[in-house]
Amino acid sequence: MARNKIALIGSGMIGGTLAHMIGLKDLGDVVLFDIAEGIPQGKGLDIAQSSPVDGFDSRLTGVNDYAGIEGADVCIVTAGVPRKPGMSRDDLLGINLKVMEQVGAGLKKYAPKAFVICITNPLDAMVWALQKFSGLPKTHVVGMAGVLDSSRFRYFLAEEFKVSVEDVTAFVLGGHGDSMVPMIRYSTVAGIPLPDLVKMGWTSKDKLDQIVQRTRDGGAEIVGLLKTGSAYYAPAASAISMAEAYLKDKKRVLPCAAHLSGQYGVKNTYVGVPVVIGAGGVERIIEIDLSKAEQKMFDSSVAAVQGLTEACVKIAPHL
Ligand code: TXD
Repeated sequence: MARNKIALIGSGMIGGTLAHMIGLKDLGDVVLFDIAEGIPQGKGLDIAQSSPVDGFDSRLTGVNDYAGIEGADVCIVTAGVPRKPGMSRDDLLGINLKVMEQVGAGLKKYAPKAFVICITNPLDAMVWALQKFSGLPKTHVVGMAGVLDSSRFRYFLAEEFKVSVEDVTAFVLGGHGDSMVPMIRYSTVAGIPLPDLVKMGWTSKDKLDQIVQRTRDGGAEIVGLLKTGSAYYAPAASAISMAEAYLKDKKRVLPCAAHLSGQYGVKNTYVGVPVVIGAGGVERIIEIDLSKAEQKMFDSSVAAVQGLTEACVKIAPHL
């Protein structure tokens, strides 16, 4: 049986970490792509040289030409530029939108059958644009944000309760970061919902609110500490869990930025919702009942995301 081929479009901090993790998990062969010459080749060679020590047989190559990604089973997209001082959100949007146009053309030509996971910010708008530019099926183009947001939430909760991270589940909806909607009543410790844990005296409502806020600001907290870039270990791990769910047909239930065509009353928008990922890509979108307060938060999250996609259309009217 041929090994899986995983293409990483963008070989920066997340791209390099993804390549290393794919090797360590023996998920398949890796092609690192970047416009920067030498970076994907250098990272590929460095990681390949660790393979005898760690005992994996993934082949790692670096390319600057989209032809190298031909026939990829999975493509993970991190290509783009981060926000620099003095740059507005719209500036970033405009630049990364152009990057998505190039990536979309590359995917359409060389990897039309791939399952595509977009990570580039502003996430919900970029994944929407990437699906349009590439023309790939909506089931096969998803955005990574919810797995990261919920992992951060789980980590903070496990610390608060002094229990294993494995026994904490968290459920988030909505756009990435600021507009994330934490679903407190569906987040649990070994099945016990957070509101019950408050009643049991494990934590207080105030403390929970602080944890939710810290989760929302999770990306900014890391940027503030690193100063030279944004988070990459947890974002890479999160995208890997999505790729693995697809490649191994695990049917995992994961919060992802998925295309909504009427679910939750939303159309033509990518936003974070729980989905089932298996060999068919996004096989199912799970629609849950929202309380009035949750619906309000979700609606404002959707409005924020739609504001960004409208900004994309203004810049690229052919979208
Ligand atoms: O939850 C999430 N979705 C995120 C998103 C969490 C963390 C970071 N998030 C975003 O991921 C972040 O705001 C960035 O937009 C991406 C990638 O983050 P990373 O830290 O890996 O950024 P780098 O190190 O700057 O890498 C980007 C690479 C770099 O090597 C560039 O040369 C390359 O992208 N690049 C391109 N590659 C291909 N094609 C084009 N046009 C291109 N332009 C830049």
